Amino acid sequence: MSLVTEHHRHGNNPFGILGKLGRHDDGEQNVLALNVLLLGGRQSGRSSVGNALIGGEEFKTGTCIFGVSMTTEHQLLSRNFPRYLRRKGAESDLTLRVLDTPPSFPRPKSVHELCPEGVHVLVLVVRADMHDNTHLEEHVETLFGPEWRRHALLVITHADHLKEAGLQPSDYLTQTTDWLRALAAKVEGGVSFVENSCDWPSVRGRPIRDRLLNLSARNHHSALTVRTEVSL
Ligand SMILES: Nc1nc2c(ncn2[C@@H]2O[C@H](COP(=O)(O)OP(=O)(O)OP(=O)(O)O)[C@@H](O)[C@H]2O)c(=O)[nH]1
Ligand SMILES: [Mg+2]
Repeated sequence: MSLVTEHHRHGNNPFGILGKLGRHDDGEQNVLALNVLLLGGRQSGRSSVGNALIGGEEFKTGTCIFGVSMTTEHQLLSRNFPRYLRRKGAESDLTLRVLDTPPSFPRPKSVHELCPEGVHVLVLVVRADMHDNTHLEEHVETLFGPEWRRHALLVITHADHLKEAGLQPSDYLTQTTDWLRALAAKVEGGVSFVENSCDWPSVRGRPIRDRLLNLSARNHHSALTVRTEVSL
């Protein structure tokens, strides 16, 4: 597995076939490269989910003190998972390019600069025990238009607190706030619960990786383009 830090680079495409399955001219492995955007409120667990997705600890995480988020800049990390999937009888690598963002709203220009080809999957991150990000959906729609739903999945972090409270994820979803229940029903990629406090990142990331891969496949690996004309 190889990790690449891509800090504010333009049009970076590790294999030149982003979003499509293709074969290198030299006959090397097929590669599916997907751009993934993490969105969510302050301390929602975005960077931890990013770490789970890439199977490392490279995104900086931690408790924010004095109201300043741990993540203040957009950061793009890329990881290749060799022979992760099969398509049409052939093995293929999966390259995930995960873009972590400052809380709530990424700057459209920064998203466009870092992912000029667009975003294949939006990962909306909400914390199970503290969710006041009622405008999340509205902002995602402003950034990407009505198509965002087809590309979105919801990840609910701090699921360990649900366990402590004796609450099953399905019960949680029926009892939670209206906006979160509505959001869960809208995202076509479904809902994942994660406990970022346990396991190795690569282990807890696997179900989310598979979920986002399925979602992207359903969209034929098409990408959403951010609306750069909006100002947030
Ligand atoms: N118990 C528990 N702690 C978690 C979980 N996910 C994240 N945390 C912790 O919550 C804190 C915030 O996590 P981050 O991943 O940094 O959250 P963030 O949304 O990137 O935070 P900012 O960038 O500061 O907005 C860290 O101390 C994490 O270790 C979880 O599922 N369970
Ligand atoms: Mg962060």
